[in-house]
Amino acid sequence: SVSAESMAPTTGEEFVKVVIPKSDEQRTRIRTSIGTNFLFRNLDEEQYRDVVDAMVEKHVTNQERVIQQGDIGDYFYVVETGTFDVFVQKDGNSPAKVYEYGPGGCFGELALMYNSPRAATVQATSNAVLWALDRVTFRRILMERTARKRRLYEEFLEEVPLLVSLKPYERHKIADALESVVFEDNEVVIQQGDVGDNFYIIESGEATVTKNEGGVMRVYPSLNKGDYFGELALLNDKPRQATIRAKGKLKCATLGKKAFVRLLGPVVDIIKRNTANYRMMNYIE
Ligand code: 1OR
Repeated sequence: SVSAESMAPTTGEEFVKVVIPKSDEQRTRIRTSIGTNFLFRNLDEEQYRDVVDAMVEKHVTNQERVIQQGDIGDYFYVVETGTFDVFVQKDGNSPAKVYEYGPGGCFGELALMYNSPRAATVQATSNAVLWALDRVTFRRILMERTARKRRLYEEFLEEVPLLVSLKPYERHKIADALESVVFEDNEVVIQQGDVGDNFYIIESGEATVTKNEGGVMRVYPSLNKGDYFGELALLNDKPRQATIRAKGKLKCATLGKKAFVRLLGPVVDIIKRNTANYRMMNYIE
């Protein structure tokens, strides 16, 4: 059963909160499922509660289609368990697989955000459990922040040389996951020898690169807007190979290790090729 509580927000627009009753056990499972998802980060308590209240548990069997390309959008989905393939069909061609999702993944936001037909078909490749969020709640709570972040980073990401080969949708997902951090003059961003957790792309400012090579401090060319660093430790699980410092005010967009692996998968070959250049410069062993 669905109970509804009428709300009159300050805009005067009337809407109804969707409340689907849930057990504590279900709430715990939702918390785990959305815990790693960027779209839900930084929700305040009330927004978080409203999202959890509105979610509907959906059990899907292997091969079932959850979303059909071309349909009207109704729900946004978060994967609790199971796996899904994404297919896109373009003018008369047979559907091509473009992506896959596992636990913690989410999909179905595009049609809700842009009032467009479903851009792809999403089909289960195992039995699965999903949490579905209705269009109105998605738009009221999650859309604005998602749209804001995509607006904030997209123009910048289009100009990052590393990412030019990505599809626009892949850059959307990176934008969702990025957070900006600012460093003051001379502040250390990465300390040689430390364990690495983050990857950085410079949004503005300059960063210096120094490396202690057996007691001798060597200075490497500085990094500037659009350059990236911090990838080595994430690629090879070794300690940080150099120290990176802000020269003047430095603003970076960062990605945690998990997101780096998941979202930059398509450009890992480029990153590895670039690290071969470091090797030529003796920047790494
Ligand atoms: P939707 O509401 O359009 C289908 O319903 C969902 O599939 C879509 O939202 C996305 O959440 C998800 N292009 C479009 N939609 C995609 C894609 C995609 N991958 C996942 N979805 N790709 C571009 C293909 C040319 C794949 C990018 C890697």
